[in-house]
Amino acid sequence: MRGFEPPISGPPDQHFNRTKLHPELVGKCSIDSLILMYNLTFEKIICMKKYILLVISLSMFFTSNAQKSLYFDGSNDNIQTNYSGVLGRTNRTFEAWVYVPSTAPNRNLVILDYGRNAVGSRNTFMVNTSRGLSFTSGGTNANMGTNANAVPLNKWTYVAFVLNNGAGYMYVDGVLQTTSNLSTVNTPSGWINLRLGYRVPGGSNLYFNGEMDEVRIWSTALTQQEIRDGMCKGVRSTHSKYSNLEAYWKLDEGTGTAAVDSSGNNRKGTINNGAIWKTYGAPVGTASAQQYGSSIRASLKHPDGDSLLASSVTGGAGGVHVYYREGTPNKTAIPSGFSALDTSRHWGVYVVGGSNSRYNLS
Ligand SMILES: [Ca+2]
Ligand SMILES: [Ca+2]
Repeated sequence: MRGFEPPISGPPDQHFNRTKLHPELVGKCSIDSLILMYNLTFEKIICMKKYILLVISLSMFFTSNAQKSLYFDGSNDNIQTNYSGVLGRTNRTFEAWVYVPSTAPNRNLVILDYGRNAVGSRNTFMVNTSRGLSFTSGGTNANMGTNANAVPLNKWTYVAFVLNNGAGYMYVDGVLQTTSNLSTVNTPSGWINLRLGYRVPGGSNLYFNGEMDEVRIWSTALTQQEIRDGMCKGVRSTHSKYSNLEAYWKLDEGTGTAAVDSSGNNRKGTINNGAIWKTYGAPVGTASAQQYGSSIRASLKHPDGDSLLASSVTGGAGGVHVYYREGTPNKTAIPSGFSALDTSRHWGVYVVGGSNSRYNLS
């Protein structure tokens, strides 16, 4: 078995604390174990036949391909890019993973924005005061938002906005939340370049507070299927709409003040005012598989022969993703009772919706 990243990444003391692992499960985990019930909340244990496995611990080691993310302090942290954004009435998709803490300020938290503070001219994509998701361009038929609390707190959550021929769509974790008439949206050129973490001038800055990861800007309307297929894995050049990937900030640098654009378009960002790199991030791997609906299960196989199936998902979950990420995970300490850790890759599971969901892994 390979290393394993938690389905919900987060502060180490919350999600990686070894004291929260079940010692009895560790003790019982042997090479003959095929399936362990897996507690979504804390236990990061997995056993598979013929393989040794990994339990996440507090230890942290820097590895080049491990997930990283960026923390914004809510006071002034931001990333300013050199990219004008998708302009005019062109279809567009904004994707990001966000982790909004319950301690975040009781106001709007801007994920990204660009354009001008005038009717139909900005692109303010944010987690709003009521912890729904909003898009605000200004004016009639230019704004939309989800129900309150559509964005869960204290967990990594995938959010997306799509503009498709004058209609807006919003997704949380790949689930469509709402649609709206956005026929007024028409972004002028020559104004504010795209920024992460605060608003274009003309109102309060509304600095983002929390973590952000894996931000993608497309000059096309991704479908729900494409959103689900892509949210837990990195974008590759084989993607059917790759030519419309305008900017792609993986936020994996882990150090320094540059946010590298992986789209090939050199839309780089400058990290301002002390946003902090984190040695963990969103559940995004090299490859992934997913299923939504009832009786959900997701299975993924690596060319080396490893595979992972998540099934029997409980708790009213609406979907499940499994993924693997090539390379060593951030946490590599070998727990007591185990003899080895394969550092080739690590696996993860992400459950959509539900509460206290459990699932079988095999
Ligand atoms: Ca990242
Ligand atoms: Ca700061």
